[in-house]
Amino acid sequence: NPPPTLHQPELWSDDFNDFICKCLIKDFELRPNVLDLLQHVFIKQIVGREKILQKQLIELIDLNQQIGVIEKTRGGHMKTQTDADEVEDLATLEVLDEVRRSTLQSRYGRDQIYTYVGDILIAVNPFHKMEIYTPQYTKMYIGAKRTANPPHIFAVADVAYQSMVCFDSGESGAGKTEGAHLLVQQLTVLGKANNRTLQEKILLVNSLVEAFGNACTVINDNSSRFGKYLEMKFTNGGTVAGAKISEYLLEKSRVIHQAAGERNFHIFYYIYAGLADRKKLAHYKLSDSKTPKYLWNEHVKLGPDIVNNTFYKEQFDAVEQCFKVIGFTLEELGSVYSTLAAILNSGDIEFSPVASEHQTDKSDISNISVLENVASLLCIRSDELQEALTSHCVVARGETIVRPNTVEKAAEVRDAMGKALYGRLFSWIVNRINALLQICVEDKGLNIGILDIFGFENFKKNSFEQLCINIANEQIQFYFNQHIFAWEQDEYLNEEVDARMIEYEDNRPLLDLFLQKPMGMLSLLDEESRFPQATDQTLVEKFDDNLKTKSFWRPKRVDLGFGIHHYAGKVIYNAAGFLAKNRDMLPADIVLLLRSSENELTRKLVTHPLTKTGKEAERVATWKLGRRIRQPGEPGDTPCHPRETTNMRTQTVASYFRYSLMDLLSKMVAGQPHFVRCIKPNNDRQANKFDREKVLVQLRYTGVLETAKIRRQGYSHRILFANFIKRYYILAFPAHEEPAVTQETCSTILEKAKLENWAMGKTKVFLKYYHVEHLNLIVQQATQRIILVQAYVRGWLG
Ligand code: AOV
Ligand code: MG
Repeated sequence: NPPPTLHQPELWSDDFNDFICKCLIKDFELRPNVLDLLQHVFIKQIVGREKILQKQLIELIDLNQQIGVIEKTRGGHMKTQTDADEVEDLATLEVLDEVRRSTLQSRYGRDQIYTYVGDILIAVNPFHKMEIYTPQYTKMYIGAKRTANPPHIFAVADVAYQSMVCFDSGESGAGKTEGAHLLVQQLTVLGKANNRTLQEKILLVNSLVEAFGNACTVINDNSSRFGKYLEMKFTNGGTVAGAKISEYLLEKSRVIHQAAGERNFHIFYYIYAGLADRKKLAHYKLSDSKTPKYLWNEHVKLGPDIVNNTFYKEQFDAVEQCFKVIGFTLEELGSVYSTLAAILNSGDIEFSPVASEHQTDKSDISNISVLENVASLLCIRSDELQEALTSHCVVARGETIVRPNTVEKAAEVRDAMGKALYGRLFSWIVNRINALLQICVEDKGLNIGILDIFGFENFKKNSFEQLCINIANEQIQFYFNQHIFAWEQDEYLNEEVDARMIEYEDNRPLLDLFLQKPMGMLSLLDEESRFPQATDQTLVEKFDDNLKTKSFWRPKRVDLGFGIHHYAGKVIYNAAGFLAKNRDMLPADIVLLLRSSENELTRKLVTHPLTKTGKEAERVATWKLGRRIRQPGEPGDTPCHPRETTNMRTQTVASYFRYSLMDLLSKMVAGQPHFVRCIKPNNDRQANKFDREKVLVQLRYTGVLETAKIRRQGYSHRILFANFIKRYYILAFPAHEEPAVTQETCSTILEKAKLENWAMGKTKVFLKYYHVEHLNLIVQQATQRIILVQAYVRGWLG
């Protein structure tokens, strides 16, 4: 029926009142207290005042329609087409997996790199610059309903802003680190820091830490060689108040050796080119005509190009600027540069066998001037450094005997020093940044953590580093599975909700293979590392004897090889060097020597609370040698000949790794996670190239297809009755009523909201993510209208 016009006076009847009410509420078709209110107003107050009120009523209806229009335009982006190519959320598709895949491909073809699977974001690396991270986009995604805009990482930031945790996962070069940057970028805007400088600092921290922790690999020119967990702290009002970084498992071995086609950590190239540019090389005992060995890779002829590289020079300036803005002092910076230069120089120390008839296993330093450079940069005595490198002590029947080091052994000690210095320098920088970014935040404040780790790796040759990286990825995948499948399905059972169980690939057996005590791979490795006679060969045999599963095998014709079938694919590892890498010995001589340095930073690097070795060195020194170790701040002339009889027993890399993983997990479990799954569309880092097979493999092993299923069939939100009623009762009951906390009340609300496909548990309501979105929207609309009508009515009556 055509609606009656307002100009017909005879329509001022009860019917008409009813009609007005319907107009006002028709968009959301609820009968909340707007209706009660209007009926009350119209019936009781309008009698006798029709004409006066007519105008206002028209206004009210106009206004109401305007709101309707606004809401419609805002929701205008919402896709109604069922055309699979147009779909922005794979979980809404009722179709075959093949279609889902081609959805990703056609979206990618249109440069729509982001796609949802329910509440999980898939990001396909575009490998080219996209104009979708501008301030305009930043604004567009603030507080917007998810379906109002195309899928985007900024939308994830928005949801996470309600105090959650984000994870980037995906294989190496898939875009995790970029994604993490974008999240931080958006979050600093959302957390509209009053303190602009803090906002800038947080953004700078990322680049700074990456200069030290990232490197060029064969897969990714800016590959993360450490795990990074950035916690952004917010006040209860939602303003950014500070940040804290935790670093995990830096790949220190890269300092002394890089695989074919790979490079050292970025910072070494930056500083070398940067100092050359400033004519400061000589000050740091470096020379532009002789590239330090650690920067050399026989496979990439980088040598002379480094000092002339403008990009590196600019990066050095940028890194220095970051340091300064964050608050490092000039003195600290000088010490950081000296330490880096000392590491570079130390790589050039050469040893030669001492020609002697009796002692052929002695070694000597062939280039004393280099040794002196290292000593001077570290502010230690060069004769002591020489001694610490070329000899060691053993205890035999209570007596301490000094034994010479072979050339190989001396080189090992030199490299161990380089790795240790770098690893500790990295930790020191991270800790210093944290200290500088800790604006006093109460513990109760909100917290968003962003985890960006090194991705799954499978090179031609895989060593201990790849094993650790891949175990970490295995653990993250397990957490993802638990969260998406296991815990969810457990809850259906407990709550007796009828939901189809989804099959997924459980990688638990594999995690056990690595982490179980005492027979897991890492435990076996530690055990073998304790035997001085053990070799990498005996290690592999030990693995072979103890690990009885299909996921582990010994490939034929690969010396020291063993294979693991990871969740993400099969990897062949080579155990050469595993024991040495795991022991990660730093001779006590070196620790004690560094403790005697006249440079504060050098001393700090070995006394830092995080380094057990430092503490132990001190203890051993005092107890065993009865000699004084110079304390920080003491005059530098105390004679110091650090000598220790055994190597310092440090924690093995494997046990530290296990501890770090557990630490990381405990942080993750405490939060409500949000996942971003990064997909690499091709191996050639090319834009606009979608390798279907490559993508399919990733979708398969990350469980994205199963995720889509469970997101479609499952219930991502499970809300306790009481909480549900508190939030949504207004949609079905008068505002002043307090409905009973029962299943029935919840059902009434859901039915009034015209929702379908939800489920009722014993204590919780089970909803799909789009239910919650819809409910929130109508509550918001209803509230808006109630406020509006109340204001009008107040105006009339007043
Ligand atoms: P990763 O973090 O996942 O690898 P990155 O985030 O470093 O991978 O991404 C690799 C490269 O892909 C970047 O250097 C960019 O060139 C490009 N890229 C990634 N995301 C985007 C984007 N959203 N827009 C444009 N280009 C992008 V590793 O750290 O190796 O696991 O250990
Ligand atoms: Mg990365």
